[in-house]
Amino acid sequence: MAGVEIAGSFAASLPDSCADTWRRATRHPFVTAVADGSLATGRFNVWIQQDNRFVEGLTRFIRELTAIAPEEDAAGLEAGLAALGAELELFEGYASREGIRLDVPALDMCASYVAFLRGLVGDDYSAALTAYYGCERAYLEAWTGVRARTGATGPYADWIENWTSEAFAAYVDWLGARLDVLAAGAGDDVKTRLVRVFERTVEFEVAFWDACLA
Ligand code: MP5
Repeated sequence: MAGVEIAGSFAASLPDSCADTWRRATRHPFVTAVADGSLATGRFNVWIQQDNRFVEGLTRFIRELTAIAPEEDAAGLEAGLAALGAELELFEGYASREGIRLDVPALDMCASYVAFLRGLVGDDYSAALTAYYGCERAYLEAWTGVRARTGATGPYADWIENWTSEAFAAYVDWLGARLDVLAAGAGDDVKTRLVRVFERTVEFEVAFWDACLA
């Protein structure tokens, strides 16, 4: 059968399709500084403030995504949405312990990333799901790298645990599996577009860490 594809996962192949950008996002100097304990608290606090804003935006995005999702994906996405409540509590707990405000304006890169995600929902489900998968998989990979270096201990233990837990890894795998189902029925032109959406998402991840270090 000419042109038959190896039965690999489309989702699993996406990081390799933009290997350099993927490495810059998941091995970013911000992430390596978290891992080796050299990150200045002020930089971490900027990330807390901005990621809190990001997760608020992501909450809206997932609600919108769920509204256009096929029936078989809706319950899984709702579970992902429910997990964000606990995450926002982590941000609030940290902010009150450290005496930092969370009611700061979103930086441009944060607002543009959220606008990009929400814009894709108006575009089509597979593109929006691809971006969501990229966003979550980038955090799984980045924080797994931190955990490999430090274990789930130290000042960042809550965040390490949040993004490396078995439940989180299983959720990211599930998103990838749903994406594989869509990709299996898609033509090459659609898949090329999804690859581009994934890379664009990972570029936003790089920009997000950059802005928190700036
Ligand atoms: C995530 C995040 C992970 N919190 N922030 C950025 C900039 N990218 C990805 O998403 P979630 O939903 O918090 O696991």
